Amino acid sequence: MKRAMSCRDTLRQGGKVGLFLVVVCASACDSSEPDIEEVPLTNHCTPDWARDAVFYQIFPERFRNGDPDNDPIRASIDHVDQTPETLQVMPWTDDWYARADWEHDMGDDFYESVFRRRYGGDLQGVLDKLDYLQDLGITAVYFNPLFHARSLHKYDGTSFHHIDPYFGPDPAGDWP
Ligand SMILES: [Ca+2]
Repeated sequence: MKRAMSCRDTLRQGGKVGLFLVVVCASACDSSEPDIEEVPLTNHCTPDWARDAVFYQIFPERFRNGDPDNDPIRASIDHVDQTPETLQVMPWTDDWYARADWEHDMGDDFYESVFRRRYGGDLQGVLDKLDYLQDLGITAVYFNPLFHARSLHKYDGTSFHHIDPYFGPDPAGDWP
């Protein structure tokens, strides 16, 4: 008989949620027919506030440029020594496949330059569009990483004590 423990039960016994997931998976693999109805809904770990939330995922660098004064500069970008000094923040409505002059300075390969592009998205841009998100019926925002990092995606954070300075209103003052 399959029995899935609740996360609370697992933690109470000194286990980890990861172990709980492995146990459930192993149990399902032993069965000839998966029967998810045997796992009562009361055993999931979704917080109450999230059960009916409508999420909108935001990639901050590409959501909205609400403050051109905090736009990233060349020195903030990874592989700065391989990035032309002519780099400029991209116009928001440009054709994605149209390459800027500084990109041509890097050569003919679109993918050599596209990861160095910055569009200047920031938290002010998110604040500016909260009404838009609310009108869509969004009740929760899931942010891609916001911590300081040289990449555009910020998954390579270098400081988890500090938000990326180019997302805030004062890059010079906020530089870690
Ligand atoms: Ca900006």
